[in-house]
Amino acid sequence: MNTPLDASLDAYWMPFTANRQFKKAPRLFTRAEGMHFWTDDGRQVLDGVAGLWCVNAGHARPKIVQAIANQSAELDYAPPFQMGHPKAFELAQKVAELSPAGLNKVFFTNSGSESVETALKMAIAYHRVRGEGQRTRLIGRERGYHGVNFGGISVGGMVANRKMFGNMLGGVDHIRHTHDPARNAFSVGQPAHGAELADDLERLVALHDASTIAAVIVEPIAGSTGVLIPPVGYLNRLREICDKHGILLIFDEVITGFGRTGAPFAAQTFGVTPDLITAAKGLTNGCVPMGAVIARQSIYDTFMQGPEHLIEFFHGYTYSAHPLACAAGLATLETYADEGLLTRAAELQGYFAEALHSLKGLPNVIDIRTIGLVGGIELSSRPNAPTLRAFDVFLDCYEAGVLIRTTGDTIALSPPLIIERAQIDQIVGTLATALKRVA
Ligand code: PXG
Ligand code: PLP
Repeated sequence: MNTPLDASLDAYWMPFTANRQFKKAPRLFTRAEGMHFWTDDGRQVLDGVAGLWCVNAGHARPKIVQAIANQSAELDYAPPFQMGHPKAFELAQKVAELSPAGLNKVFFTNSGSESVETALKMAIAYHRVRGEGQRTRLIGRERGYHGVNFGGISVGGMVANRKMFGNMLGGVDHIRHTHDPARNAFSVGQPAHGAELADDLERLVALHDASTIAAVIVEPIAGSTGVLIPPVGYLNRLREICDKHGILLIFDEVITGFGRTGAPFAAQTFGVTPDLITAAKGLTNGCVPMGAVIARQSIYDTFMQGPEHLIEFFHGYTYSAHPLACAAGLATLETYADEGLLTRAAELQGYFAEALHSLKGLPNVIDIRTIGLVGGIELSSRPNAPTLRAFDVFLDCYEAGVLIRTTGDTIALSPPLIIERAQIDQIVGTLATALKRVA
């Protein structure tokens, strides 16, 4: 069933890819099932990253495949503005049931990036509707990743994603990141040191005044910048400071949502409840693009004022709550429930951590960080050639039949939640061999 490539590689401008390098030596997947991909030359590759942190139930799960097929025949599209379809309401209800108590209103988007833009707009509009229209400032964090649209790169903190794109949104500032290898290297779970870094928000409040700040957005665990796990007490402290100053707290759970840390959301794992959650990826098991913003009841209620015939929030996408995505989402949540996948990371995290931390001491490994079924292995960079060492490990693992992901010189692992212990061993064994081979 492999579909061969019958085209030149020229026309496709690939996203976040070294296009010229790739097209000289392309890597193509043509099929996937369960824990594996198959390449165009028929090799089986174990998926160590759930595609791109999204295929949490593994590939081509029968319920999801069937649901998408059925839906496309039954109702292929329905306009989402001033119209609805049953599965949109059913999926919103199911997502609300999984969410932290108090967060129960679900706004659908088509990606993590769109969820971020939606949440930022919701936060600013919320304050305006409440009569605090001067609260327009958005606070992000250094080393944050919030997608690639203008709002997201503005609050984001990855220089490569920002520097080429002009001035971005005005009125944005950033708190410090929490990465502190000098004190926290080789931590299992939440690192011990750094709760006080949340106080950096007080610095920005003192500088700008709380009355100008709408929201703070952070990833509970920063994924794209190399798996940065929040220090013990850090998120609680951030919550306290936001409460003290009337600032909304947004958790960007695009990666951490849907079971990655052993609970439906990282907010539950860490016991800290934000006002808004952005999600995507695992919501539909990566099968159909979809994202969501999950809001507190009180935020929704604030918008529901004025004449009933007026639109309360002037925002939405042509494909918000797309029927195929809703069908995929419902089948995905059913698959998670049938197989206990949203808590499986909690059961496996001890084994996963022990396996990954066994790589300590191998050449160039300077830190290993793990929580749930997420792992980061940081390598020292080659002099004057950052990212190349990790990328060589990536290529080596790929040739040996294991897909990993690299960001900078950090290797990130986030396997599907159906992974078995023997497959964890295969990933770690392959990595160990690659780390020893790659200088
Ligand atoms: N927020 C967070 C926290 C994310 O991780 C997005 C927003 C954007 O989602 P979309 O669906 O628009 O891509 C993400 C996406 C990586 C990697 O290699 C991670 C993401 C995307 C691409 C690569 O770590 N996360
Ligand atoms: N650009 C134009 C010209 C449009 O008409 C629309 C939607 O109607 C958009 C952009 C936004 O597209 P989407 O709703 O898919 O985000």
